[in-house]
Amino acid sequence: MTPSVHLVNAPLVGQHRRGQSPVVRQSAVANPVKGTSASMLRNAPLSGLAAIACLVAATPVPVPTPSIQIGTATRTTYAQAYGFDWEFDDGVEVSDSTNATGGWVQSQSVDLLDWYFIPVASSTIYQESQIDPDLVTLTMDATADTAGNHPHSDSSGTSTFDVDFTVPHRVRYVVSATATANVGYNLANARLRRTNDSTTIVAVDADFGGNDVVPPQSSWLQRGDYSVDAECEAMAWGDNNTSISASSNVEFELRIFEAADFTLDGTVDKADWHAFEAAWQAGATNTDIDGSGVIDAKDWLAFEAAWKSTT
Ligand SMILES: [Ca+2]
Ligand SMILES: [Ca+2]
Repeated sequence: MTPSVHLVNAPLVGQHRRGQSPVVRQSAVANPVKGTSASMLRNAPLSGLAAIACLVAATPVPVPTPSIQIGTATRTTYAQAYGFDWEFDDGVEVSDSTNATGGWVQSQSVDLLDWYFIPVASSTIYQESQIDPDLVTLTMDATADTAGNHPHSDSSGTSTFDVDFTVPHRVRYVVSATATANVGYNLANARLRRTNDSTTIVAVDADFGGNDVVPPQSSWLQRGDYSVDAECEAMAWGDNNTSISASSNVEFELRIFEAADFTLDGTVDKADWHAFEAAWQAGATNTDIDGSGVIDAKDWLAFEAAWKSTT
C-alpha cells in the first residue's frame, strides 16, 4: 500500500516578495535542463521551478519501453473429480504447467460419470495470463460441482501463478486486483511483494469466501526484487448425496511505465513535469518518488533526474 507521507521543506507558492518576479538564474535560462541544479532547487521559489518547466522541450518524446527483468515464472492448472458408492470407485484428473514467459491460456475440465453414465462430479479451470517486461496480467476462474448422486463425490479446480522479477532502475506502475470466492474451502488471492524485505505492496484475499478489491493505484517500484503470486481454487465435497457448486475468480494487472511518465500515457514530456510539480506542491502522496515516506526536495530531484534521462 502507499505509505503515509508528510510534506517536508516544500517551497511555497508566491514565496517571492510582492512585486518581485519569479527568479530563474540566467544559467537556467540559457540551458534550462542542465541549469536546474540541486542547489538551485533548494533555493529557488516554486514559481521559479514553474518558470524552468516552461522552458523545457514542448515536444512529446516517445520513450523506450520500460522494463523489468523476468526471473522465474511458473503457472499451473489442475482439475479433478472423484466419487464412489457400493460398486463404483473412480476419478479423473487433468493438469498442465509452463515455466515460459509471455502469454499463456489454458482451459481444462473434467466431468466424471459412473458406470451407468450418471453424473458424479465435475470441475473447470481457466487461466489467461501475460508475463512481459512491462506488463503482468492474470485472469483465473475455477468451478467445482458435485451432482448429489453418490454417497461420496468431490471435485476441485486449481490454478496458480508465480513470477519473480527484478527492477533494475526505478519505474512507475499501475496495479489493480480483485478476488472472489463464493463458498467453502475456496481460495482466491493475489499479491505483489517486494522480496528483498518481504513487504507486501498490494494484496487481495478472498480465501474461504467473500470478495476483495484493490482499485487501480499508481506509485513507483524502487530498484530491487519483486514477485507476483496468485492462487485460485474451487472445491466441492458432496458426501451423503449432497449437491455442491463452488467457484472462484482472481483478476490482477500490473503495468510498468517510465519513472518520469507521471501522467501514465506512454510519453515523457513537459505535461509530466507540470503534473508532478502540481502534485508535489500539494503534498500528494504519489509524489514520494523515492519511497522514503516523506515528500521533500529529494523527490523533486529524483523526478528531475528521471525526466532528464528520458527527454
Ligand atoms: Ca506522460
Ligand atoms: Ca520521498
